[in-house]
Amino acid sequence: MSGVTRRQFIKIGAATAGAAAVGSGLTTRWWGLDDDPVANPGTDGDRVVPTFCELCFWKCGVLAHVKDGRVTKITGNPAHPLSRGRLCPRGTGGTGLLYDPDRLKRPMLRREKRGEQVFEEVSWEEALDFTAQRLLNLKDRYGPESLALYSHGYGGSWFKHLLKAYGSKNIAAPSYAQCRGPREVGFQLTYGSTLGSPEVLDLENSRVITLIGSHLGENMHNTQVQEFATAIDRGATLIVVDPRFSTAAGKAKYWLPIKPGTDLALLLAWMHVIIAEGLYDKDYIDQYAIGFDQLKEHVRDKTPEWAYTQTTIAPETIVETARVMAGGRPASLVHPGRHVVWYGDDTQRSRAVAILNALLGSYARRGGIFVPSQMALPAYPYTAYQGHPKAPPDRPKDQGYPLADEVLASGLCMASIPGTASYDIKGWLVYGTNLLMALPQPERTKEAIQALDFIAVVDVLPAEIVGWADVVLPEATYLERCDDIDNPPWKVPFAAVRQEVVPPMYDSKPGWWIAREIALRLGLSDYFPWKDSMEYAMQRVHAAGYDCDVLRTTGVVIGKPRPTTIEDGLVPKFATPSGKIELFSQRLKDAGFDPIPQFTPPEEPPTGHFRLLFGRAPTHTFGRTTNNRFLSEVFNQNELWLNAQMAAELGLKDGETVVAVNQDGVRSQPIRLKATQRIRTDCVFMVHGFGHDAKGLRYARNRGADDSRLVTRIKTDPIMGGTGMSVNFVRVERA
Ligand SMILES: Nc1nc2c(c(=O)[nH]1)N[C@H]1C(S)=C(S)[C@@H](COP(=O)(O)OP(=O)(O)OC[C@H]3O[C@@H](n4cnc5c(=O)[nH]c(N)nc54)[C@H](O)[C@@H]3O)O[C@H]1N2
Ligand SMILES: Nc1nc2c(c(=O)[nH]1)N[C@H]1C(S)=C(S)[C@@H](COP(=O)(O)OP(=O)(O)OC[C@H]3O[C@@H](n4cnc5c(=O)[nH]c(N)nc54)[C@H](O)[C@@H]3O)O[C@H]1N2
Ligand code: SF4
Ligand SMILES: [Mo]
Repeated sequence: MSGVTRRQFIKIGAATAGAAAVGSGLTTRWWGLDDDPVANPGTDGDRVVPTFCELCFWKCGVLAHVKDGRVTKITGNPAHPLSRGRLCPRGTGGTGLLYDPDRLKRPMLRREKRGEQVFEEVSWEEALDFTAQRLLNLKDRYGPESLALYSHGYGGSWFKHLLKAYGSKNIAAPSYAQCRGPREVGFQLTYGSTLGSPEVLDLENSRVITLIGSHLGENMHNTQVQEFATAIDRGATLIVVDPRFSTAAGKAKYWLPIKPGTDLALLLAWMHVIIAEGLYDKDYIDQYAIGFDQLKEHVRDKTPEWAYTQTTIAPETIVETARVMAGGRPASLVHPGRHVVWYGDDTQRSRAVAILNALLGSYARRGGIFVPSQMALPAYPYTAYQGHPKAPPDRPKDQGYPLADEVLASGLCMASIPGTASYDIKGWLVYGTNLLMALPQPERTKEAIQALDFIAVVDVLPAEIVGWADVVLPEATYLERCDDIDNPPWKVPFAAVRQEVVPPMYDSKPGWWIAREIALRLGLSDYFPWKDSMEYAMQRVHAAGYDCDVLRTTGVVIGKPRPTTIEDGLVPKFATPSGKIELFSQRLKDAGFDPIPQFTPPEEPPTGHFRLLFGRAPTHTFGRTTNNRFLSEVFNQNELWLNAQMAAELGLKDGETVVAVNQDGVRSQPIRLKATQRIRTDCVFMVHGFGHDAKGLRYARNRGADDSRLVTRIKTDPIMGGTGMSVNFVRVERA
């Protein structure tokens, strides 16, 4: 680490120390955002380049400060609607990725068996020729649909385009079936629209916020955390439902330590109280919703006393929180969560959250869920995709997931094991996703990889998945490249640019270049007519009538605001079959599912076992930052949270090293025990993203334990194929 970066790190450390204290609730700056919003983006460097972050998938606008050719610090762009001059601790630590000594430096070809991590560095010419030749072979032998792309992160757009040009629709990300897919389907069924990313939640204006298994505070999505903090500063009441005393629970008026897997019972009981006591928004329901009478009938017997037997939450608490929630309406938001794939009933649980929000009248309302607007940017003109690509082999109907609206990453993985799907996937292109940690059942993922004809990985670090590649294509980091314009639906329409802050280090290359070079070798040059990604991006902005120079100097252009709530004059429309909010879903009924969510009790842990839960740490994004020396100085290994009383019964002490052994006998890596009162007695918790075993991750390797290897059992959501992962049980032993 150079002197400059060391000094900068100390600054970053000051910001992240707040975040570390978050966990212990020792600071009022518990949300851990960096010090002050930057009003005047001055710099002690030579220049400041606006771009957007890629330390997670929220894409905050950042200002990268450069001195003597090195990025010295990263601050929030005050003009950018998602950062508003602030960053989360991870965003400020982006230089820890740029200057990570373990970065992939040159293209490599595999020289030993897959997974043995023995590679030889080769030229780009050789790596690209090899890749193109393999892709041509695949197409010849099995057809273009035999190639799958797994892609997560903003640079993936170039590869998605490549895949479609090649003739395959098999494009998936674990951020759907292993993350927010059930929520999107649940909201789509209810309101005719999804919540997207960034989620369209007007948290800052909420009077009552209910978090049911979304842990804002550890979950550090910048804008949400800022708005959440604002709402609390303004006196919003917070209700937190979590088996674990989370950061947010420490700020809450009500903490409901629910029995894991029983949230749907609580949600139905809240509806029961709100309807029985006439506390719902009657005018709103009359005007916008259908199915109220069926819902009323459905929840008639879902009393707080009934829910108590399932959830262990006292009936009085259920009644009181229902009243508080209704007292704040319509600015009363039941947060829909994001990582919702828990128990396999996740679409229905998300539907219940959607329905409860409807009773509170919070959709299309200030302080609730807003209806976003998006800046229209014309596509860059290129040749239309040819042919009629085959539907994905995991296509919902093949496996009975009629309501999935995206391809399932887990489905493509499964279809790579010969003979399991309507046709076999034979080649993988992996962009920015570490499938061995992101997909459940990593042993099955390895089996799938071993059966492939070809696998190429585009990454910035030698993550686990890289170790399984035939060819490794090292990408330049987000600070060294330009990508497509980001124009997500949000409170105001905007477009943000990602531009090269410093030139790519080593022999890494930007994704747009890699995708285009492959395309040229495949004879697909008509699809890639642009000179480079900046020309591509500016063409789109120019065609939309915005000033490219302003965009490049400020990082963002903002369009004309449009009403986003009924209070602003919006007339809500619902793209459901009935044109209304569907409390009762005929679509679900026709597909053979419960038209109104029903609760099924979860399985009990076997004796001596605890349910395994997992989540986030404020300073890390999954495993993608655990090798980042800057961020890891504050948090460099995960711990296994176990109730202190349980630990005492097992004769285990806080801080000692333990191993978690799951119901199938799979053992975790050694992990430090956190014996704490802050978790129920029937579950354990760990932060996801630790326990790397990739040789090249010299810092993160062998630190903490990996939850994904304990996820040997799953419960698949029958509606959309989401992977319920919180269905594993572990016992805890001294290491
Ligand atoms: N067991 C378990 N499984 C889970 C979860 C869990 O909590 N527990 N969480 C789930 C959730 S919510 C999600 S969203 C998914 C996320 O899972 P992934 O999509 O795998 O996300 P990351 O872990 O961020 O993986 C990012 C990969 O991208 C690489 N990378 C980082 N930046 C760049 C870049 O600029 N270019 C390229 N080419 N590569 C880059 C990193 O080195 C890393 O290998 O996992 C899901 N799976
Ligand atoms: N710092 C940081 N922030 C992130 C990420 C990151 O990696 N790092 N990842 C981002 C991504 S892609 C996602 S999807 C989100 C994920 O963040 P969230 O959507 O907030 O979801 P989880 O990480 O699953 O949160 C799990 C929380 O739910 C609790 N929980 C577990 N089981 C149950 C249950 O049965 N009922 C209830 N009520 N609670 C339960 C856990 O104790 C934990 O507090 O975070 C995003 N933000
Ligand atoms: S939330 Fe944090 S890590 Fe994610 S994009 Fe924003 S600053 Fe970067
Ligand atoms: Mo996620």
